[in-house]
Amino acid sequence: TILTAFADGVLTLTLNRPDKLNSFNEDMHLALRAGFQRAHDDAQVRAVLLTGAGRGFCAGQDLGDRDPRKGGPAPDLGETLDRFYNPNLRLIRSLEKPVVCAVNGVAAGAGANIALACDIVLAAKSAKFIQAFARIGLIPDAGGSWSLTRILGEPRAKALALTAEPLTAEKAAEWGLIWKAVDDGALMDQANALTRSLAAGPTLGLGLTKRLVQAAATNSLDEQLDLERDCQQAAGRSADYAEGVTAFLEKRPARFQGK
Ligand code: LHQ
Repeated sequence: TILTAFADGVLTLTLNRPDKLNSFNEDMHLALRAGFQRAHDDAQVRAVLLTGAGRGFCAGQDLGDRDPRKGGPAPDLGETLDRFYNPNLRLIRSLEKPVVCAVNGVAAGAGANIALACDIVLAAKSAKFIQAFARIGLIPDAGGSWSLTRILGEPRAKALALTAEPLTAEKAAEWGLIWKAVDDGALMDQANALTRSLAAGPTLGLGLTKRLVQAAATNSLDEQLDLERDCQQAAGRSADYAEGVTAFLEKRPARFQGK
């Protein structure tokens, strides 16, 4: 359900249930979790690229998994979130390495919101983001109620979530919800090049940068200044900082080791 490839410090995770637009079943959740866990544990992994196989990125939950026509008690979706979605969301946000998402096609429901949890999102111009939940009586999960509101503010977050209207990649970029909308044919080249260049970067400093940007949402300025001090102290002790300055003084490109 997930294709995994590793090269040049980049772990590429490709959602791979193309017949179902890469919608999530339990297997795919667990395989994705194993991929992000590897990114946490393996120092060789210095950046992650998440994308989808086929014409879609991810259509959210596999709605065929729980067919209400089959009868039985209503499912406990809170438990589904606790057991399957939320661990992956937390792994993406807590990974102190860059996570790039290449949204190759439609991203609906939890599929859209998993993309938005990544650090840098590129999307094919033909891709659309759909908060599909309202169409089936659910609420925006996989962090969507949080990320949409923080990024867009209440008016746009509410309108997207209440109407489930598709948002084009270009509009998403214009609104600052994603980094860039890219011509379809150029998406994977650009996403691969970006992730490789991040993987060749000063991983420790990049990880601390991610931590700082994420902490800013809830910190006061005083708390954030203290955190910047602590993170800069750690970055200043890294081999990559010494290499970065040496390379600058020697007028050559830096060769970062990621530590
Ligand atoms: C699918 C799906 C799909 C199964 C396309 N499942 N087969 C929910 C519950 C539990 C726990 C907590 O969290 C959640 C979170 C959620 O994610 S809720 C939201 C679930 N997702 C949706 O409601 C989106 C459903 N899909 C769609 O609205 C459309 O498929 C979109 C707009 C994504 C794409 O439309 P089209 O490009 O027209 O493609 P399509 O609809 O023809 O789909 C292609 C195939 O993929 C088709 O199968 P078929 O055998 O007919 O070719 C679809 O049935 C299948 N598929 N999404 N979520």
